[in-house]
Amino acid sequence: MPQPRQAIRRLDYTAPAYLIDCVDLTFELDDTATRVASRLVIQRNAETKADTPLVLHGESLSLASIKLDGVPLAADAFTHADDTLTIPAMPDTAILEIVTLINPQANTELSGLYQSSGNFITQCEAEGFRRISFYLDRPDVMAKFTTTIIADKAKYPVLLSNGNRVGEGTLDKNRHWVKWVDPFKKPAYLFALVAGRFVSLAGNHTTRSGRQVAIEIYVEPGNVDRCHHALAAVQKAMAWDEQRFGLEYDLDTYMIVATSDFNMGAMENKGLNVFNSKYVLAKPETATDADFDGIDSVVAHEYFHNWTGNRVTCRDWFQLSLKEGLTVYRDQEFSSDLGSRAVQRIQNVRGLREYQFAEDAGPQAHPVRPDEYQEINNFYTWTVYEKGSEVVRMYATLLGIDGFRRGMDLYFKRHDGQAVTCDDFRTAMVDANNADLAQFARWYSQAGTPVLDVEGVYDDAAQTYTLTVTQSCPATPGQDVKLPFHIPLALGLLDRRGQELPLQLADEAEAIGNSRVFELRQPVETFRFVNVPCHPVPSLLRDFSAPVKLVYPYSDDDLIFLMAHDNDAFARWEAANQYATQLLLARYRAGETDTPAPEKFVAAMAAVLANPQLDPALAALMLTLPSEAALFEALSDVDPQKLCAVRQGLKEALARSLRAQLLATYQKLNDGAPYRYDGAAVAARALKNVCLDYLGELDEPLTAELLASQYRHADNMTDRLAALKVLAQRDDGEPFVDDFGKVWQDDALVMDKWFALQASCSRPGALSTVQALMNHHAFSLKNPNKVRALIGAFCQQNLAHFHALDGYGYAFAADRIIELDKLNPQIAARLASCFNRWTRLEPQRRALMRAELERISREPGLSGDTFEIASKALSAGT
Ligand code: B3K
Ligand code: ZN
Repeated sequence: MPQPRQAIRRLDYTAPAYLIDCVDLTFELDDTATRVASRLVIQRNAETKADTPLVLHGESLSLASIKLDGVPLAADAFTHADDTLTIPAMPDTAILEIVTLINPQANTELSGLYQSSGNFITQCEAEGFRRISFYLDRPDVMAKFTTTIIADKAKYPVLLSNGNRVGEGTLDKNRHWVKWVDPFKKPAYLFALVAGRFVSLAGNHTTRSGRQVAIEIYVEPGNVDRCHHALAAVQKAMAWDEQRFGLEYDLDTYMIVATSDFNMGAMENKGLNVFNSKYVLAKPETATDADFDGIDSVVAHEYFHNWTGNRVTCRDWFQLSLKEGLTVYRDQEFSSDLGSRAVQRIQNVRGLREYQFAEDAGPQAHPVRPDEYQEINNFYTWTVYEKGSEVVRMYATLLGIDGFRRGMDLYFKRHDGQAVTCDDFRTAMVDANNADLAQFARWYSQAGTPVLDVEGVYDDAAQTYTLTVTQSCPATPGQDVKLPFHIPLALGLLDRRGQELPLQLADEAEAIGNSRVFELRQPVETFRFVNVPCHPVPSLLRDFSAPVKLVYPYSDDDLIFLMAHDNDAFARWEAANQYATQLLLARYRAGETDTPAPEKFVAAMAAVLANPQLDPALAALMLTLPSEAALFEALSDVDPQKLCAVRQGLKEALARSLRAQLLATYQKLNDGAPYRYDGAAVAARALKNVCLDYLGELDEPLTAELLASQYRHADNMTDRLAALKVLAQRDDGEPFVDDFGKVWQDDALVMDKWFALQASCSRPGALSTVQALMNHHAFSLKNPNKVRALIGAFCQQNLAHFHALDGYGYAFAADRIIELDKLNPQIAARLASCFNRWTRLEPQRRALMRAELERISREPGLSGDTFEIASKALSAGT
């Protein structure tokens, strides 16, 4: 029976006993026996008492030699056990020289130094550096790194590390060397080394202060034509950060390397970012509009980390959101400034609700700044990233955009070059603005999604409108009682013609604006508006001003009204979304799968299609029904198959009722114009393909023709894949799916789309298809992108088949988790989260899921990563 790992607790933090000033590394690269020589200049931390032992981290390393101040250490002068190397008699200052041997080829965890397509790649965040060399592998130990790489010249012509290239030369046996010096102090998690056969696309950027920065994107030969979008994204991100936050890049070269074997999206190593190829490689024939968008935001995100993460880093891993929440906020703002702010916000809120709210309501719920963890890699979560970014956004909402900037400026002024905490960030915001954010700190310490219950009462005689807002927050694991949050609530009041009413509180001399942010601090807050000439419709939580669930008893008519009239674009989408959610939940409860769509709803959707003023991208979002995952969260004792049938039933009913309008819109937008990637063209394609998706529900020759024609004649992947996704769900779709698989069989990223599309297909036989595809030559269990595309899509997106009542979907997931755990525990643990919501299911499936979770957690030799997720999931049932 696996045992839980010892939990690490935030409050146990102590400063490092020793500090490392400089690290000099020499790598002699070899597939199975890479030699790493490290020379550490160490000094005792002044806060530590003399004669404290030095304890270095080290995992899966074989120690070849160790010298202290030039003298080999006797065997009894150190101990090497349990992933540590301890020197009991450590001088106050010393030079420690250690040689280790590592086996990159055997590294299937993809953490530390590993091989991908014959190249060498590193990944050190969070604790991968200890798999390269013995070190004080914690973010508050910051050192200057020098790295020399020695390797075979023919096999590894390109040798990269952090900072500036200061020397190179040739050696015997066809080898060569390159030396890199990084002038900035950094924690080991930002170390990177890349070696291999790469070609590069180069560009440049002139900073606002006139410095030249060379930008280099390294990819495998044959892929340079897919790097242009990523290069442009770097240039846009550099310019944006200068303009918005006054932050410039600080090295002469900024390098990105793309690799196809990567545990996550990308990594912000100083000066040498390593990216999953999914977030670098794109051209219109192979990548969708969503892929291009994804590249913009991930490139920007990693680039922005250079300041928020690298120049100012985290004191310990509990502070992860300090860099991640802030950097997500920055990349979201970048995307909003470059594209449509409303569309960006809607997409972010949709993700937050589907995944973060679910996480916050389930067994893995944790605060934005967690209090304990067993495995830090399990805490790169929706809560730390996306809720963390909402917390940062709330500072900007409360302090205003200028106040936020003042806070950021002070944060960098105070903490550049330091490893700090979330409290330091909040204090900078407070001090720069003279603000009171003491209560706001609870956003970091309390888990769970707050609920705002809002009641509105209109007094005709007094012409007043009173809003009463009651906040609460459900208990989460380990936190039974919650204290009230400090919440910004943006709102407006609309009259019956859709005009915004001036907002004047009872104690104000005059009205101040039409849309305002009010601050909630007490469990119950009342706002009495005066001079309100008619019973208004409140437009609440505009722009999603806080990550909360808002409950207000809107009638269907109120929602239809807001959909049409609210001049906050987010609120219009929200009204449509809420209307559809209420309708779907009612149909689920009544078991309605094939009744016609209510006339009012059809009319409201028709109005969206007919509105020429509406941004087509917004229309596309308003027409899209809430996802099954979002609906799931609003229910208990869920029967997922019934849920899928109800959603599918409403979609078909809408398609029948709106056939003429959908067809007209489709035909208008399907104008045969050549592909262009710009805001207007992307928006038009989004709406066109939503129409096609609905039309695909109709079993008639015309739709079959439209689909076949779009699939065959599209000059871009967005349109081709959109048609294929619809075809894959139809009786006539198989030849198209086969065709796509053959045409793109040698393109790894496109094949990921093909795997995912079949894995998430709701037609009968999805599980057997997935099982058969595991033997496809393009599939590999060792490649995280493939695992996510095929197995992840099945377990996380195919509700109907994953939750099949025979339990085969669950058993399949558990088998794969156990199998993957032996190869790559991080990926296995992530997949295991598909069992998180088991207590929300109806009893029969609940029992089946529980049995599989128990089977996983009993597996001998299970990793701490997977054990932590599985055991927490199980504890939800006790
Ligand atoms: N900082 C990395 C994530 C590292 C994950 C380690 N398990 C990517 C990012 O957030 O930018
Ligand atoms: Zn990040």
